[in-house]
Amino acid sequence: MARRALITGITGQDGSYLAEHLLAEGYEVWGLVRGQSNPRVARLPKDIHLVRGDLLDQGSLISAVERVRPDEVYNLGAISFVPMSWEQAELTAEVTGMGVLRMLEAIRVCSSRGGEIRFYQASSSEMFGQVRETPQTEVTPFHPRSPYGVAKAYGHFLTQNYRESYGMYAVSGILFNHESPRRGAEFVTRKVSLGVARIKLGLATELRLGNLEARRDWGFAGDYVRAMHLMLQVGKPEDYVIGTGRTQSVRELVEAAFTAADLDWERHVIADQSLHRPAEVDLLCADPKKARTQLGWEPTVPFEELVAMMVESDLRLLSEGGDPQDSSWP
Ligand code: G4F
Repeated sequence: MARRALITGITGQDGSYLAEHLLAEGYEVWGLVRGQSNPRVARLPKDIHLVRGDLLDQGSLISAVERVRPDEVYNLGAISFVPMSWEQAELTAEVTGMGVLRMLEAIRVCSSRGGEIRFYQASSSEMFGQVRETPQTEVTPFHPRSPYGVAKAYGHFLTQNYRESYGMYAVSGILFNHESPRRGAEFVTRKVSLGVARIKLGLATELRLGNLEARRDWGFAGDYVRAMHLMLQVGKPEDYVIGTGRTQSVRELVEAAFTAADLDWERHVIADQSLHRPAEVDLLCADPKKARTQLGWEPTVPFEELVAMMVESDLRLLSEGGDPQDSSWP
């Protein structure tokens, strides 16, 4: 019988790559959705099963887990855009933090009636925040700098706690920034690749950005979902840092993207102080040694190739009149 996976956040970038990966691995894939009126839900491929549920609603999660009886649950659902977490701090705590508690409880209740359900929590490098050491590993202390980072830290520790308290197979992947042509248009990599494409096609002349000096460890989302799956296949449940081990500034990202389209970034980019965050994460850089040695996981797409891939994809999308707000599923 096919193994069954339940994914929250299936309409997003990571959900789409993970679902495709699990389908290719022979899984029966289920997506937890709040309703079917969302156009993104309507566009999900037909071989994905849907079950209703909401990370804000404990009862709905118990019913969903009860109905699907998954072997594996991947909790990717979250309010994931960091600036929004200052504007909607309470909602962020409810969805991104308390949502983890509700899903763990649903799994605990349902698996007490028999059958192991393995749980993957999407933890984030934002938890490191004002970093205590570089590169960051599984044991680097957290100092989150946004309500989002704080909510993710809660979900992370809770996953650890349910593993220790109840002996559950519950793990967190501490994922560093991961990008692709399916990335939401509000995140900086996609904002830049779309901006470059618009300028190249004569649809815009300038691109306004916030802090150009922040540094991130950017990898390809398609690689990172393989790591999520691998974490649930090993004998012992443990947490893993997933990243490339390289760090670049937003300025270097901008240079690479404009160069990929044969443009001079300094003629188009405007640094806008109003786009800076109340508290910034200045530097993130992963040490993915544990994932490499224990999971055999490696990133396959270098930074420059990733940026060029995104620019090329957005040039194609805009030339064909596509909607950049709606590209998580191809
Ligand atoms: O692309 P970003 O918005 O991603 P951020 O905040 O690092 O968070 C992403 O990665 C996390 C993993 O570490 C995830 F947990 C999280 O859900 C999300 O996927 O911003 C990256 C950097 C920041 O330092 C920001 O200040 O880019 C800087 N930046 C400069 N100008 C900008 C802009 N970010 C955005 N979104 N828009 C700008 O105009």
